[in-house]
Amino acid sequence: MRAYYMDDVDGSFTAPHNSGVSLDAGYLGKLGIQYQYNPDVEKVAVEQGYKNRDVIGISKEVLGEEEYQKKLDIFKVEHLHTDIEARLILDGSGYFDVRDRLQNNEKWIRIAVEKDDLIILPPGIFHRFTTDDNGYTRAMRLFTDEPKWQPYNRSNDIEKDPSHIEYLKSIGI
Ligand code: KMT
Ligand code: NI
Repeated sequence: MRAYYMDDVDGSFTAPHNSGVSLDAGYLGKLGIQYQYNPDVEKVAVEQGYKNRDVIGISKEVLGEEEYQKKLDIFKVEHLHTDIEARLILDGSGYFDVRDRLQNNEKWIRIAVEKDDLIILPPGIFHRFTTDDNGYTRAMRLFTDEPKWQPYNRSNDIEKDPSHIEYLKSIGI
């Protein structure tokens, strides 16, 4: 896992866009994001109460060109979920981008993940996802008892959602 502020340079969304300013797991923790390398999945599932899981493969080869594009078009739009988003990368790599609400300008943080990275985004955090230039991510998605992982794209209304208000409170805003 590597995390950094994104640059403002135009170009392919799947390019790294590394501004050169790195952030560590401790800083991500302040945003309510949990990170573990090569975790014991069964232990994490018990500790955090994840009762459901599935595996998603995101690549042209796995999904076909059209379905791949469709998926990326959904994931790349800024959204939140009312439940956690827990992903263990099984193979390949990709980028989770999260808003840094601790800064006034809400800069995008890009979190580059690869095999054996587990990332857990808290409910209500605005984020998005993309594969990187390798074009392949295989991930286990872990869900709590009743998965509520429908994406809600950012809008004035969704900013008032209790999950987002709660999230802001949890990070001290
Ligand atoms: C989401 O909701 O942002 C996702 O599921 C991202 C893809 S999982 C690697
Ligand atoms: Ni999401």
